[in-house]
Amino acid sequence: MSELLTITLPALGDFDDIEIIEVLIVPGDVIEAEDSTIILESDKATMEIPSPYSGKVVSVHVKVGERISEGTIIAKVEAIEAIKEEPVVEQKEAAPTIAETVAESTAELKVADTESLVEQKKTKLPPMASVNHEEHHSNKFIHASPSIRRYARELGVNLDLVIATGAKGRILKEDVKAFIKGSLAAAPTSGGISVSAMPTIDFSKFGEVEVEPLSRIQKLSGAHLHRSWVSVPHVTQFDEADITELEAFRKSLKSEAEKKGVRLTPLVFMMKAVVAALQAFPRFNASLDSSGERLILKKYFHIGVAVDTPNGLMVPVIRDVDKKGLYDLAAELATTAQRARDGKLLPFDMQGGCFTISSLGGIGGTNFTPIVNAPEVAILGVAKAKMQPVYQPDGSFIAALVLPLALSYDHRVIDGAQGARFTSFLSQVITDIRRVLL
Ligand code: CAO
Repeated sequence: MSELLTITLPALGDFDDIEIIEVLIVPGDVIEAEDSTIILESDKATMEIPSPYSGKVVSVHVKVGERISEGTIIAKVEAIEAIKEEPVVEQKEAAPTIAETVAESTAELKVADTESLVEQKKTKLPPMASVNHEEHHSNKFIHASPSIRRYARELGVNLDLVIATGAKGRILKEDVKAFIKGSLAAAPTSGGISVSAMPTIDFSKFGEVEVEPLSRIQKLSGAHLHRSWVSVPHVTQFDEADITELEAFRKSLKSEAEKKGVRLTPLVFMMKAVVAALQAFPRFNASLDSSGERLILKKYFHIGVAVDTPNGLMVPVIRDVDKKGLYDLAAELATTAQRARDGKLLPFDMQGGCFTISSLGGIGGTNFTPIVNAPEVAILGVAKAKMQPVYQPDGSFIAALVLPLALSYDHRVIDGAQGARFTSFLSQVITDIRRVLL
């Protein structure tokens, strides 16, 4: 049988009769030398009392609230390996506040860039696992130094959920920070979704790899998209529009447009049609306020347009689309998209959008489900138009150019019936673009 060792409170200098504020071990735990056993708090400092031994905890002899002094028995441990040196009792300054750590964790996101980024910085820490180790002690053995345990405890991080990257599976301070960053990125604006971080995998074990860092834009838009994805209950309504006449009209304007030095693509017609639909269905031109209890209805019509740039997705906003003609819109769209590709957009260029259009029609695909650009409540995805046989009431078929549409919306604000009415209306306007004038 292994030797039974007693962990007692060592001499703590001037400190005596100190209150236990936390007991970190329970019988059955396997601990390593230097792992914390209890936390004491005097009026000057808090102290973690490490175990001088590695082994299995057989019994715990103290409890929270008790006041103890040098020599008090804390626990008995079935020895695995004894350590010769005296344990070092860590005394700590006040731990960093959650606000400080959040600020540190989001430091790289601090370059003011878009409105959404400003909101990202305000995102609260999601509710994390309680720090009560008596409730949450799992069977998994955690390798972490007392200072890391304390750091995690102060931030409400359950070390069971943290992925260790240190030697022999030790959890490092960076691992705790990575966990917080992951939780921040996944944090919903309200509610309780808490997503644990992805495991760290060495893919080079399976074959040759190359590591490419994400661009700053990709990191920023990725965090924004992730937040929209987890915090907005999405529904996507599909529809289609016969754009045969619209396309004939567009082509008839081609030489006139060229003379004006602009290129008229279907997208500018979509922008005008979307404004007509927003005017007919004002609830789609709205945002929920931060309490989630009031809808802010907008009386202006600023349309965001997703632009594919070498650095990643950007969504500049074209303002007052209702007040501009097709040629002006085409010219503004072209210059704005070019500025986006050249990385010359200013933060204001990406703020104030009411509704976003994501057009992949120039590229291909039959349809796709766009992610709502929160705090907007809806987004239109436009895929590539295709010639199709369309059935007529007299039984014949005609060849028509059919445009696939996909409207994703926030189901907290928009009901399914409204979504279907919106796309039906939009389809009618696009099919007969003269309706924009009505
Ligand atoms: N169906 C068929 N053809 C289409 C089309 C559609 N729905 N939409 C555009 N086209 C055609 C255009 O007419 C143009 O052909 P012509 O020169 O012969 O007229 C060609 O496709 C290329 O158009 P374009 O893409 O250069 O211009 P656009 O106004 O349609 O789009 C912009 C501008 C900035 C939106 C686009 O360049 C872009 O970046 N799209 C990607 C958006 C994106 O990444 N969305 C995904 C977001 S989620 O990750």
